[in-house]
Amino acid sequence: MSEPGGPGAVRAFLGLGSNLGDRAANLQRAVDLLSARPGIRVLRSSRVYETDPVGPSQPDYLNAVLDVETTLTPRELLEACLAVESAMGRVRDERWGPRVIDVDVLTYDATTVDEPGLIVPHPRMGDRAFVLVPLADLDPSVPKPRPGPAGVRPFGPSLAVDLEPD
Ligand code: GSY
Repeated sequence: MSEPGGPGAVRAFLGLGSNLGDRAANLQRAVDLLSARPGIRVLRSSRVYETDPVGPSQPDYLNAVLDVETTLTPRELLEACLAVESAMGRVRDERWGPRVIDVDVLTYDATTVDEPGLIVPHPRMGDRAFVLVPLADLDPSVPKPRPGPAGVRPFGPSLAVDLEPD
């Protein structure tokens, strides 16, 4: 497999969310596990935001967006995200229910994908302030939402990114 940074590497944005347990530690662990996977290099993190839950009544989320470089295909990148969720104990039972971690493929370069189980860009990202606000930290082409959009509050600085993981 070619290495991130080399030819064939593309940029992708991943969305992270957690609303169970130590939410900030969960987001950071997801960054560390993604960084440790072959074919993924986490370059930057947005700041962390606390967000009102979209969907059924449940605890507030922490959300962030990551800018990654990858040599994986979109499907392989999705599988890597699902593997990180599983490693962190996520059980996919209730579709809109609370979760230790959620890792979504938001974009994959300028590529569009529409396959069973994988739609890129993420079909709901344009409606979700909990995605757009952190994404605007990283992508200047995303209009900066007006200050303090409903339900999205600054929580903490960017997640730590180790550009030289072991
Ligand atoms: O779609 C990801 C999981 N999720 C979230 C989330 O990450 N943040 C907020 N604020 N609400 C959510 N509802 C669901 S489901």
